[in-house]
Amino acid sequence: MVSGRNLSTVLKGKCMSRRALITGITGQDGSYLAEHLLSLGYQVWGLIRGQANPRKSRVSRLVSDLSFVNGDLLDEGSLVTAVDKVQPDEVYNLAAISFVPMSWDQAELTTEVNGMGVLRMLEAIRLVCGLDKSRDGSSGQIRFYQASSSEMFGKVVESPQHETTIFHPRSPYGVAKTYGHFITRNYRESFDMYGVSGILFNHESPRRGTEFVTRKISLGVAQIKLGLQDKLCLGNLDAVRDWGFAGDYVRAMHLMLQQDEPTDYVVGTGCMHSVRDAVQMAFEYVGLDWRDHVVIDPALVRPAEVETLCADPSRARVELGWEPSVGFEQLMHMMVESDLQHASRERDFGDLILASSW
Ligand code: NDP
Ligand code: GDR
Repeated sequence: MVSGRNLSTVLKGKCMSRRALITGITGQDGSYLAEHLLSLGYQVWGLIRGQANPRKSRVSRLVSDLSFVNGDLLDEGSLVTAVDKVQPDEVYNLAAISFVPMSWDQAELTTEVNGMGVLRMLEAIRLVCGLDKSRDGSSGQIRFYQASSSEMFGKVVESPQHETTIFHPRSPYGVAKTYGHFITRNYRESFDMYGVSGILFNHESPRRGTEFVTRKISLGVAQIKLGLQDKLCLGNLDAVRDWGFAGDYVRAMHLMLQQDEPTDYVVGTGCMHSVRDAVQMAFEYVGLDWRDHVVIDPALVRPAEVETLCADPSRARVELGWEPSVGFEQLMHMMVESDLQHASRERDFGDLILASSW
């Protein structure tokens, strides 16, 4: 087995002057993946949608040396143009409507972006490669990563979940992701494309959107500690997830595209915690009792809940040599610490962070 340090030196040598195109560049994972690929010597392009996307300047500040290309997963022509312009070696399709509750409110849009959007990106690659070339698996082909999700397991039939566990998605989001997963596999089998899906379990960071539960908790705790609010409204405290650190998970995405044979991988820590655990850890970190501040709001309970998820990441460990480096308690503390700094700035300079109303 190559050690972590040697592996990164070997990868850096192999990756110099390679080109990557990332959709979803303005999201949590997009910024971490871009940083990682740039550190390995890649030239990195991010796909940006909208005529004046306010999140473009944020990711530019976080990650220098990024290039941008316009495009939208709803618009096939824009994807063909983007792939043709960038001529990437690797495409990472991270773009999605990623907040599960929104998928009940906008099921059709979610299906268009998270399901059909994957098909559009695969077709764009096939067209730019030349339709025949994508069939013969030649060395010049573009490698494709699809951001699949543990939400596909949904109402789990076994625990922990691995690559061949049967899917039972519980939301329009999960159903659309399942389509994206299978169409990626189908293009691999039909056209010999190098396409893989990473079935990633929840991963978080200080860059996580404030609508997701860990960040909602870390921001709420920081604001309560600084006297900016008193209550934190949450939904189902009994839900159990396998949470890891986003910075670790983007390493796995890249490793998946470096294998000789394309296949799908489950990525997670194998450890389970409840939302209640997350709340307790975050409040304890700042010396407060969560029971004095947390309020249950039934409106935040989902129409069909995914009660429990836990990864079996054995294949990723053995074949990719991938290991997570940050435990859940450390992750929650990192996020609270970061939000204490944000919230202090908010208090002192009116630098407002928008807390989520979800
Ligand atoms: P985010 O919600 O932070 O980012 C989503 C990204 O998708 C944004 O950059 C957004 O761009 C972009 N996007 C949305 N709609 C479109 C569109 N029509 N065309 C182009 N871009 C679009 O998600 P994460 O970074 O957390 O997740 C990355 C991917 O991984 C997602 O596909 C998610 O479903 C999946 N995933 C995430 C997990 C997690 O725990 N984080 C776990 C498993 C899977 P804009 O600025 O334009 O809105
Ligand atoms: P999830 O993440 O739906 O698993 O999807 P989220 O953080 O939104 O919810 C996790 C669990 O916490 C429960 N919960 C609450 N959730 C939110 N957002 N707000 C609350 O107030 C609240 N109270 C309890 C939820 O019911 C749920 O059980 C994330 C996204 O990143 C997806 O894109 C990704 O595919 C999956 O992780 C893996």
